[in-house]
Amino acid sequence: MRIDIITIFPKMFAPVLNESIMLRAQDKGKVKFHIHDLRDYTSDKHRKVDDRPFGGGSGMLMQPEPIFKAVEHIKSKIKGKKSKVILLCPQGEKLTQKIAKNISKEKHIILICGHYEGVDERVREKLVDEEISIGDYVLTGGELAAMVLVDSVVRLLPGVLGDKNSLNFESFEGNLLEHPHYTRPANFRKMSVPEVLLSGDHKKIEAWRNKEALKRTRARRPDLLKSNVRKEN
Ligand code: 9D3
Repeated sequence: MRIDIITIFPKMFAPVLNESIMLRAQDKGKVKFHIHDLRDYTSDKHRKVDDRPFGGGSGMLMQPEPIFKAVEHIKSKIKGKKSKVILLCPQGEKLTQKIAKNISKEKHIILICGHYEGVDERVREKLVDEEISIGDYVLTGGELAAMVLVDSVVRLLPGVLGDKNSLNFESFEGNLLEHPHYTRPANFRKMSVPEVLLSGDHKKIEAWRNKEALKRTRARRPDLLKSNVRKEN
């Protein structure tokens, strides 16, 4: 998968994308990132990417020209492949595992990181295929949201994760929160591990885990148990 990211803060990305699983995914050739500084696609000497809204009002908007130029430049480099253009913005559809899974099937995505009060509407109309938000809270821009989306998508690409914490496992677990986990030592500062987990009785252990998962889900995320709003993944 090829991922192009258009941003006014290109330096934000390397520290996140060049660690851990994202680094391994690149080293294995499963994903290639191309980070583009939006200001490189401006034509004026001030490298201006924003301007005031027609009709008045506070705040600035991202102008269409640099964004169109950046997307057109990227598309000209990858003739043949279909590209999905995604705008990260507060008005987008809220990111879910199902959306991450669908995006992971694409060959090429272009992410536009929103900023200021938003983007000129013509970017949405002509350039953007999907708008995504990562949740109902206010960020200062689309960059962190783009990184969250990338992380959720890249780990789903075939061969990125080992078999150990494999993905099949997730798909039939996804409707409950996880049960409590314990590791060594069995006694830590006078806190002991539930006896059943040390019993070696795998039937009993599974029953305990199911019961605890249900208990925790009921307490913290009762919405996940309502069958009419089953979270698809
Ligand atoms: C005052 C109106 N705000 C809209 C809710 C303006 C506004 C706030 C924050 C406009 C842009 C932003 C910057 N945020 C993003 O670009 C963004 C975002 C977010 O703030 N929350 C969750 N997901 C995302 S994806 C992009």
